[in-house]
Amino acid sequence: MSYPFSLPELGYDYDALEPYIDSKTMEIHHSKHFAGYTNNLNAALEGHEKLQKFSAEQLLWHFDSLPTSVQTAVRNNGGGFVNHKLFFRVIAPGGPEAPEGMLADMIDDSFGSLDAFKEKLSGAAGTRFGSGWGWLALNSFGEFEVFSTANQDSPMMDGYVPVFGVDVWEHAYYLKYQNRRPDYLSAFWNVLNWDVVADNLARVIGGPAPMLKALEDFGKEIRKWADKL
Ligand code: MN3
Repeated sequence: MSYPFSLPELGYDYDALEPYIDSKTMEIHHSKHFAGYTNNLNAALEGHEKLQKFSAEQLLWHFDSLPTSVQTAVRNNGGGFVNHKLFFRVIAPGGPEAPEGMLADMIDDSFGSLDAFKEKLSGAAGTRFGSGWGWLALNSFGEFEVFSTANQDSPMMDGYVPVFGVDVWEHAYYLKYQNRRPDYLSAFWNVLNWDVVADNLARVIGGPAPMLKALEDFGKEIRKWADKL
């Protein structure tokens, strides 16, 4: 998907995640906040024809090579677009109660147990000061790492591939949970669709070589013309 970016459809009803995430929060989060990042990303890329052929993910991967005039907008709105695209896919009805197969094995190997993993991610997301995200991501060695980022900063800006993220901006939970972020984080595990998470992991693990090659080429190309600006 490239410019102009359009708001991805939710794929399920706003009330599908009740009672864990309420319908009103889902509606505002998707149709106002996510739509806002999408529109603002398009506005930021208006007139930048050379940037328009790339995906939002590619722009974030090569954030440091972007013209400085668009960096803040891509960081906030490109990050917002990509983060929410992932978020609204992984929170979805269905899926098993716990991860299975390779995903389960990697979580056990990396964190000791599923409970230890959940505690670590909830801790990272829960202690992020202000607005941000908690992440399960793959580093460049293909290992799992858990961490948080501020605002809409994407793990891709630092070379990580996010497997899933939990949004801890107040707009994600305040209507139902007010200041009780830990309660929202507990509820989050009930709406995380482990099948979608496993699918994300399989896509990354299944295609690192072509993906990394494409990214490398992109980096060379974007640096070539970015230097001339
Ligand atoms: Mn959000």
